[in-house]
Amino acid sequence: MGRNVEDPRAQLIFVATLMVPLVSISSYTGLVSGLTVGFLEMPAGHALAGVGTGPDGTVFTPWGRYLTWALSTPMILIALGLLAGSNVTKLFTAVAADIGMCITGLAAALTTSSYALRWVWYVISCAFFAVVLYILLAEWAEDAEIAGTAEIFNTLKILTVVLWLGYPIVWGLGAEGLAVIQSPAVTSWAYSGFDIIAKYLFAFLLLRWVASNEGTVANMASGLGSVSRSGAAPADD
Ligand code: RET
Repeated sequence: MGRNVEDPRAQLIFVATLMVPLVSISSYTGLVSGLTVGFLEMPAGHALAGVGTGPDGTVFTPWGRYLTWALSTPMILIALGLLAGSNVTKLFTAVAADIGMCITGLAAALTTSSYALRWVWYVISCAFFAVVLYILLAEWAEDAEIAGTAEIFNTLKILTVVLWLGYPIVWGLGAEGLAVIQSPAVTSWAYSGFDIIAKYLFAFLLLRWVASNEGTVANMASGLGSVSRSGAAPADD
């Protein structure tokens, strides 16, 4: 799909988006090879403390997921930000908050010293997530109107926001959180279901659009930072 794409911004959208399945495949290889999974003893207070299905009542934790999200989700946001015509400040803020969300989510999953601290990490992660949601829903939605990419951006924005909200819900209800869903396997498969849509359907929809609308992307003011609320591009001065 990308062979004939020549505009640098459109190419960058392709590069960022294609990194997502590559990171994802590496992530799943890490999980199935046993390199990025472990059995953790849950702290007192956790529903599965001492009664998990792992050896000695431990709980199976595929922690590699949270680690590799720190690499894949910024790529999704870079692609979306470029599509929306984001300036570099918003792009940096979204990516930095997103990495913060994933790493503090990893900390939540790995904390075994205190049940309360697992939730403290969870709340910190949600605070980072709120920043990402704000940029997606408010800032970039407005930028995309100016850039002329609002239609595809809005489709991808809804897909992203709805699916991404599923991840903290699964964490909260799953084996690592409240353990309403007690089985780590069911919890993990739920993430995999979201992953397929959030990564693969997302990538397909975005790249198909960019390949056939390269002109719109190319005509966006050059550089990262030209779309501003005042509407004044450097050439207008
Ligand atoms: C965690 C738990 C802590 C609170 C929050 C979370 C959010 C995770 C998200 C992950 C998105 C992953 C994607 C992966 C596929 O490419 C870490 C589950 C807020 C939003 C899109």
